[in-house]
Amino acid sequence: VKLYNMGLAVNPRRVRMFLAEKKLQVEMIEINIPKGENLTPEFLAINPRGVVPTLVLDDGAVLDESVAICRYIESLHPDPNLMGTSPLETAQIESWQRHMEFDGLSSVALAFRNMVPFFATRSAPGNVPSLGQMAELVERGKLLTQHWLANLETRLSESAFVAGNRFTIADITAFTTIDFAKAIKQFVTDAQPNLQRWYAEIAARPSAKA
Ligand SMILES: N[C@@H](CCC(=O)N[C@@H](CS)C(=O)NCC(=O)O)C(=O)O
Repeated sequence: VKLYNMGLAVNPRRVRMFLAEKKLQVEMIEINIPKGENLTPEFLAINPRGVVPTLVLDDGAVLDESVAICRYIESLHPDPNLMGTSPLETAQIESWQRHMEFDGLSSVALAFRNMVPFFATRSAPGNVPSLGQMAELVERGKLLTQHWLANLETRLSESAFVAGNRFTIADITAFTTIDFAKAIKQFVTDAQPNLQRWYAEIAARPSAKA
């Protein structure tokens, strides 16, 4: 398989971290998003949405969503389990993963896309019509990020990890999003001891460097 990747982008990092937890290595092809390498005819022939991560299987099948790629890897390599074992646990982990993605990652991305100069005409990701930036969306994204972090602090005051008592894909999405939030100058604060404790624990895992 081949993973179309970008070292600095949050969504490919989620997949790299997932692979590292499974101790798997795949061939990676670096796509430079600011330079527009994801919007070339060659890349759009592989993934018409023009986003990474994109996983291409040996038979030519294409997976173009981070969690779908993780689901595929989990099915082939079930240990260590990162997405649940029983029906209930699987659904709970999926729910927490989605909270982190929708409430956290998309809020950070909203602010980031509307503030960095190299996305001046690309404020929505991938192969979409050219869109300019809106300063109000930077503020909205920052506020929603703070709200997400506050909710996560509460969650981690009652739970060792995001989805329960063990490390899962929900921790990967939350952790990579907190690092992404540094780019919009949103940080875990000293008033959030549970987030601090959890963040230090995840950062110490070898997969955090993937
Ligand atoms: N929901 C998708 C989001 C993918 C996505 O937005 N990827 C970004 C990089 S983190 C991208 O490819 N952006 C292309 C662009 O900015 O033009 C997933 O999780 O795979």
